[in-house]
Amino acid sequence: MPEEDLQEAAELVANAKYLIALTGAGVSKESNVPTFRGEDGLWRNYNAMELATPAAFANDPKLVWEWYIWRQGLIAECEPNPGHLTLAKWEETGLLKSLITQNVDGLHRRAGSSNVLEVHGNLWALKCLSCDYHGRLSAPAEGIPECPDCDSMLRPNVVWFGESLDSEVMARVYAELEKATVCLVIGTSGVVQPAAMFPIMVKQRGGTIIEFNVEESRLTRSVDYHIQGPSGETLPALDSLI
Ligand code: BJW
Ligand code: ZN
Repeated sequence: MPEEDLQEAAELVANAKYLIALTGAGVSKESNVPTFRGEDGLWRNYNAMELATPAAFANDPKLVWEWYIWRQGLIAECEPNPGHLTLAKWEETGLLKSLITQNVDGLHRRAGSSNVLEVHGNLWALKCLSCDYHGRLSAPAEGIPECPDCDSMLRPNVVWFGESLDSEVMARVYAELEKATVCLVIGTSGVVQPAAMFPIMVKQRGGTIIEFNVEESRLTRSVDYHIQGPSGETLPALDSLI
């Protein structure tokens, strides 16, 4: 990464009128949370993309729950990394106005961020398949959890392919996108909609996009700055220039 790019990006971040960030699985990679695509996205012989669908759950809820229980166990052992911590610091100092995350791992909140919009839900949240019950796990589930109100199966309250994102969360996201003048895009492949459109919407309104990724993504050709490298290193490096 050219040193001047990092310096220019640091100036943009420091002077931004309204700075927001969109994060994906890559920001948690250095906390040992597997990403979704490529080799990382394999569990047993299943591809994460095949499991994260309503059809997979309808077909084999036990299998899909086993995948989530494995991920819950893994994430319970993970700690936020310097990338999460830098974003939390920027919120605390008033620099970062809001953090939109596709991640369900809860690591941004554990790092101290509070203005977090979890557009794909949370791994510890539950909802009933039959009634309005919503709940929360404090430890990995054991088997398929049952609804305390109606005995139906519970499912993780996350967003699978083909499902709509929560309308209240989305209203808040769109309000942030309208205000944003600079959008950081950190550790996402940019292939999943509608999240991949969020930075583009900021750009269309005249804003600037700064990407942090170990490689080029589907969004790279649309960004103003591409800061190459692991975000657990590049975000603190940029912070040190502010
Ligand atoms: C590092 C790093 C380091 C590594 N430092 N970087 C328009 C066009 C085409 C299709 C659609 C469309 N609109 C909707 C769709 C369908 C679909 C979709 O987008 N499909 C595409 C795949 C083609 N979208 C949906 O279905 C969405 N719903 C919706 O739009 O409803 C309305 C509608 C429905 C149907 C039709 C039309 C409209 C819902 C999407 C839900 C996604 N859910 C998941 C699972 C969540 C639950 C769970 O976790 O179990 O969300 S899938 C998975 O992908 C997960 C992630 O949040 C999401 C994004 O992945 P992410 O974060 O980008 O991770 P990776 O692994 O892809 O990338 C990691 C990146 O990090 C890489 O770039 C690495 O290089 C980088 N990296 N180490 C920095 N150290
Ligand atoms: Zn119920």
